[in-house]
Amino acid sequence: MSEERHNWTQEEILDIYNRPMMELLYEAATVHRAYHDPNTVQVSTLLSIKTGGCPEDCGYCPQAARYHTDIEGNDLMTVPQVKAQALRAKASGSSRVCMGAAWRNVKDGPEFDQVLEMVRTINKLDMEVCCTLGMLTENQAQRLAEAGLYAYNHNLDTSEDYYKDVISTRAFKDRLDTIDNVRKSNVTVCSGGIIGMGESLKDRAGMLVALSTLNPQPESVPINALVAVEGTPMEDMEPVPIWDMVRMVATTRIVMPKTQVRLSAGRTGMSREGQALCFFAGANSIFAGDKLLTTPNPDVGEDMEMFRMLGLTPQKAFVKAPQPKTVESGESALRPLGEKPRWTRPGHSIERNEAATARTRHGDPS
Ligand code: SAM
Ligand code: DTB
Ligand code: SF4
Repeated sequence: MSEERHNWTQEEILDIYNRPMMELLYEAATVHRAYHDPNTVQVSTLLSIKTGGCPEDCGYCPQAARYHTDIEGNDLMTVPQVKAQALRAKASGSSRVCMGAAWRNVKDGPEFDQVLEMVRTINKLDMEVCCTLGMLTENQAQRLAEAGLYAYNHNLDTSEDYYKDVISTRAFKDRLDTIDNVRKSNVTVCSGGIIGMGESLKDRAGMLVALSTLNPQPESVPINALVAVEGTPMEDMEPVPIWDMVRMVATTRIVMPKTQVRLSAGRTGMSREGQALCFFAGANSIFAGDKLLTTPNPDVGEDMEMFRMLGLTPQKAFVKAPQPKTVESGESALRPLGEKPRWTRPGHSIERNEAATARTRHGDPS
C-alpha cells in the first residue's frame, strides 16, 4: 500500500478528481478499505461557545460582524453549560466535541482560561475534545495540549490563489503558521475546506495539494459544502452538486489515505443515497446534532436511522491513527498515472479486500 505521500502535484490531483466516476469510486473505496474499517464512522458534535461578532471578513461566514445576517450572537458559554451539552452529545453517540469561537485569534486572559477549563472538563468525560478558535501562538497550542485537547480545527478553506478572493483580513500563510504551531504540540491537526464558493477545479486541487503536502498530513480533513447564508457576500451561490462532493471526498481519501475525512457542512441538502456514496468514497466522519455552529444540520435521529440502514457504527473515542491492513507493502491501491485500470486484471485484489473486511467484522484489526 502506498504510504503517505507529500509531493502530490495539482496536475496529479486534478487527474484523479476528473477520472470516470466508477473508476474514481473504486480507487477511493480500495484505499479506504486498506486503511479503515468501512463500516465505522466517527461522529463529532459542534458547539458554538462564542457566536457572532467576528472582526474578520470571510466571505462565506454568517458570524462576521460586518455582514447583516440574522444569527443571534452571544458571550462565551460557561463551563457548566458546555459540560451539559457535551454529556448530551455523548449520550447520542458522539465521541468528539468540537468547540467553535467566532474569534480572529486567541487572546491570553480570562476567556482563554475559561476555554482551557472547558477542555479539561470534556476530557474527563472520556470524549475527544477539539477546538476551533482562530489563530494560535505556539504557547497557546501548548497550553491547550496540557489541558487535554485532542484536535485543533483550522481550515485552509481553499487554494492559496483563491484565498485572497474569499478573505482579506488575514493571509493563507497565517493559516499555515497556526497549523505549524499546533503541530509543535501533541494536539492532532484537523484542517480542510469548503467547496461551492465559486472556486475552480484547480483551486479544489490546489487546496488538496496544500493539505496533502503537510508533513505529517492532517489527522482529519473536513470537507464542507458552502451553506449560502443570506446577508453574506456568498448568499447567492448555487448549491454544490452531489457529484462534486463525491469527487472531492474520493480525491481527498486517495491523496490522504490515513486521514479521517469528515463530511461536514451542507448535509441538509444531501439525500441519504448521496451521503452513502460519500461514505463509500471514503468519508468516515460526520458532524451530528441539529445545528452546526449557526446553521441547520440533519436531526440526530435521522442520522442514526441512516447509520442503521447502511450498517454503519459510530467510532469509539481515541482510536489511534490507522495503518494499512489489506494490501501488501510496496503495492499501491492507487493506479499510477498512465497504467491500465486494476479491474482489467483478474479480481485477486477484490478477494483480498473482502477477506480483510470479514476479519475486521470479527474484531481482528490486523
Ligand atoms: N473563527 C475560527 C476560524 O475561522 O478558524 C473558527 C470558526 S470558523 C466558523 C470554522 C470553519 O467553519 C471555517 O474555517 C469554515 O471552513 C467553516 N464555515 C464557516 N461558515 C461556513 C459556511 N457558511 N459554509 C460552510 N462552511 C463554513
Ligand atoms: C468545519 O470544517 N466545519 C465546521 C467546523 N469545522 C467548525 C463548521 C461549519 C460551519 C457552517 C456554518 C455555520 O453553521 O455557521
Ligand atoms: Fe470569523 Fe472564523 Fe467566521 Fe472567519 S470563519 S468570520 S474568522 S468566525
